[in-house]
Amino acid sequence: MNSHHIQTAEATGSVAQNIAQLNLLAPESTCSTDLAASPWDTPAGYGPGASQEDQIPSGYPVQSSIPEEYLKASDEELDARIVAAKATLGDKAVILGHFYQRDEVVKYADFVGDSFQLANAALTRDKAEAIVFCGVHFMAETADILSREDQAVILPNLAAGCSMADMADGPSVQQCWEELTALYKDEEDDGRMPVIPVTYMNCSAELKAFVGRNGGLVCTSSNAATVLEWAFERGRRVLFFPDQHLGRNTAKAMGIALEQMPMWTPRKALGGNDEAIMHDAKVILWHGFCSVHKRFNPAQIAKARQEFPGVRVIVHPECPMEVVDAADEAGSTDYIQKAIAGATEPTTFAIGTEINMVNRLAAQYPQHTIFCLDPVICPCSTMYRIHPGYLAWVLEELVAGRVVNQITVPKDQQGDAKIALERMLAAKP
Ligand code: CIZ
Repeated sequence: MNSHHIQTAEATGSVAQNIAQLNLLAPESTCSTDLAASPWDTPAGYGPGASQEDQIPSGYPVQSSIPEEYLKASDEELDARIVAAKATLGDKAVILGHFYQRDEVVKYADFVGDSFQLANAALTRDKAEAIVFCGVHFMAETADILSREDQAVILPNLAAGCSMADMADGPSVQQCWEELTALYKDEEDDGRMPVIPVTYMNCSAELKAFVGRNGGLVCTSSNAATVLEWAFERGRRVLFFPDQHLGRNTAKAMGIALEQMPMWTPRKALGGNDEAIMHDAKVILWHGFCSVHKRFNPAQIAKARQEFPGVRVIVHPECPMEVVDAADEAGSTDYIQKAIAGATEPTTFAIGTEINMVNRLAAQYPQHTIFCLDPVICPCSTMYRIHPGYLAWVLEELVAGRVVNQITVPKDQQGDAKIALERMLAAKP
């Protein structure tokens, strides 16, 4: 199988090795005791997310235990088995590795990138009958929506969820929508919708379908401003979910006042706001966040500036507003990767995003000094659940002619979700 990468990951090494190599901001500890435990000790249920405080939603997929041989196999044995299975499958399978995935898994990926790039990259492999997505649940769903009907999308460990995506569930969003529809029904008709729903890519297929059905669209962290502009041409307001920070940072950069961005707290009447505030609202922000990006704070930036004068600070827009304000730049994983790749002079970069990606970039670009703003090692712990043992299992099952852990978006959600994704593509400048 030809190896083609959106971003190559030739220079890899474990997080611990790279941290030790860097020895810049000494890591204090890990953010989750899950990370020190054997991968097999993770509770079988989906989630929790990147923080131990995250709740495991009920009714989510459950990973059944896998044969003991995978649990007992050494790293070398798993490596040999994955390489052999991949070679046997050839063009019939494509392996996708998210930027935030651990190196021990990314090294087998045919493509490395963000969730939307990966779903599209898989489409370039016509002969692929199986798309093995080493990411999290919503990413596999997106790949299923965009792929052909005869292709199976596989998530190697069903416990790999996204706690931010889970913060907006179908019934709570529907309830919010009904309250907003009732509240705005008497407003004067100016030809625009009273409110347009916009969802971040990090959400369930059910919610992508919801926005598609209700005149809205999806955004990524790369195109959120373009998507909001599209929405404001057609609506007086936006309901933005699930990530409050991406919504706030984007709207603020567009000049929208913070007072016109009320927070919607699910299961509270009018999301915890009064009617006057909701009538004046421009962007209604859902009370969701990423547990990894929420850890960054302005003090870390001040410390980096003090220790490394001239440091270039780039953070992800899922970080809180104070962090984005204190940084030099904010942008998606793709933006961060391109900013570093494009730097012509040796530069010190302090990055505010997930640690696997930061350490991979540090290893790939040794001419620069690159470190994570957070001294505590905090990977996306749900993504981390895709241990090589699970990858070996799903690949060997494919070799044996069996598809396990297939992610299938229900037919009644496929069409509307695709409309929401197509609107996003059409909104692109
Ligand atoms: O869309 C993605 O893959 C995520 C989670 C973030 C980003 O900035 O690419």
